[in-house]
Parts: sequence; structure tokens; C-alpha cells
Amino acid sequence: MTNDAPRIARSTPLAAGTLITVAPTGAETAKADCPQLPTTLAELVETAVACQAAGASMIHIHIRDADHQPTLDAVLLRETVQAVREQTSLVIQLSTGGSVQDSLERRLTVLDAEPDSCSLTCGTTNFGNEVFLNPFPFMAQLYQLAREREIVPEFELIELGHVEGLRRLIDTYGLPFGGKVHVDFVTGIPGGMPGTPAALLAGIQALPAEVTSWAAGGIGRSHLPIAATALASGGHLRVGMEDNLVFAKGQPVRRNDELVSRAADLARLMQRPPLTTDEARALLSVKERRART
Ligand code: KMH
Ligand code: ZN
Repeated sequence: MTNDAPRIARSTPLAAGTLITVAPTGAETAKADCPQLPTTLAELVETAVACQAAGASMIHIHIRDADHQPTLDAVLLRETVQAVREQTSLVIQLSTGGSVQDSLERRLTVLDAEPDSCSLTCGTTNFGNEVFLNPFPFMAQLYQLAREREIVPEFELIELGHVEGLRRLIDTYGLPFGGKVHVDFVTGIPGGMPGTPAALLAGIQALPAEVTSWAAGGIGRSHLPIAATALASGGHLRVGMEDNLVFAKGQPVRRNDELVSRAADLARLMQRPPLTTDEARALLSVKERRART
């Protein structure tokens, strides 16, 4: 035996660091059921600051109105982007998925708020008892609009078949703004791909060659096995109360930064420490929109 590092055959080159995205709010959980969910602008900004300190470098934002209901209000979206941009250096990603009740037209208007990034789900899917609509013409419109506005899309894959939606977008329209293709597997949604290592590995194998980075998150109790599988397979992480409200058995999540801290600890254990926000910006090729001081 020598002290040389063991030679391990790898099918996926391991990324050096880990992009940790926090999805703090979502559109599905009611404030009344979960008072610690950040739904006001002040709560969201405080969450963003704490999550950056804990190791997050991107935030996936859904906003709520004064009654804590999901909204795509244009003024509030702009205010939110501005406030998070002033208080943190996180990559700001706005959800274009909204809630299942939002119209396709309204979901396109999210880009008017000038985020760094936007989500783009690569196909229609069952979503619990609902249907989350993403017909190809809508995906194509969002893809082209994002490129026109110099916004980097994150391609959300909820079902295995969504890799084909992504492939069709790239084949038809070419690469997105910035030239990078970043994917996020959202696993474990009832009706989507299961939150299992086997399903995630199948998804990774099926990714188009143009993909430059990928992340994964698991809904509910699948979040830990999915995080461990992603880290071991060269992927990045998404965590947060949009996806998971239980920290451990009998222990509700009290704050989003608890989930980010645990993801950061896992990433460091795996020798893939959290990326800084500057490193995340470079990984995703986002446009610099922050005011120079
Ligand atoms: N709330 C879901 C219907 C996204 O943010 O782009 C859609 C969603 C995906 O959360
Ligand atoms: Zn979302």
C-alpha cells in the first residue's frame, strides 16, 4: 500500500465546490399551517441574509401578498428582487412556476422584475392532485424571452421525460443566455419522478451533453438521500422550506438556514465545500446587475 490517493473510476467528473440553492417559501404551504414560513418581504430578506451566511449562493423566490397568499404581483416582485439584491450577493432566481392557479401569460411577466435567473420547468406534470402546466410553446416563449432579457434559466426537471423537453429546447433554439445549461432535478413530487437515488441516477444518465451543471433536491423525507446522492455524483444541492418542512423525525424546520447549514456541512464532509456567490455567478454565467459601489 502507498499513500497515493486511490484511483477511482468516475463516470461523472466531480464539481470542485457545491452550489447550494435555498428555496425558502414556495407556493403550496399555508402561513397558517407554518408560521415560520418566510412570506413577508422583511422575513424573506432576513432569510436570504441568514441563508447566505450559512452557505447558500442562490435563492429561488416565490412571493406572497399581504394575506400570505402566492402572488405574481409585478411591483412586489421588483421590490423583492431589489431588496434581496441590496442585502445579499445571492444569485436571485424568480420562480416562473408560480402556483398551479397562475396563468401562463402571468408567469411570463415575472421576467420584468429583472432577476439574475428564472426557473423553467421542462414539461407538464402531475402535481399532487393538480396539474402543473408547461406546454412546449410556453417553455419556448419563456426560453427565448429569458435570453432576450439576459436572464439565465434554471431548467427544472420534475419527471424523467422532462430531459426530452430540455433537449428539444436546446436543439430548436440553441444555448440560453450565458452559454451554460444548468439543470435542477426536483424529485419526490407526488406525480413526478420518485425521490430515490435510482431515479436521480437515471435522470443524470439521460441529460443532454450540453448540460454544464446540475443540482437536485428531494421533497419531504427524500431530501437527505437525494442530497447525498447528488454530492456523490458531482451535482449541486437545493434545499429549503418550499420542499421540506421536517428537519428530522418529530422536529419541524424552524428556519431555512438550518437546512442550508446541514447541506453545507454535508458538502464540506464530501470535500465539496459551498461555492461563494461569486463562484456561483461564474458557474452559471449570470449577468452582473448589482450596483457598483
Ligand atoms: N409551485 C409549483 C406549481 C417553479 O418554481 O418553477 C411550481 C414550482 C416550480 O414551484
Ligand atoms: Zn418553486
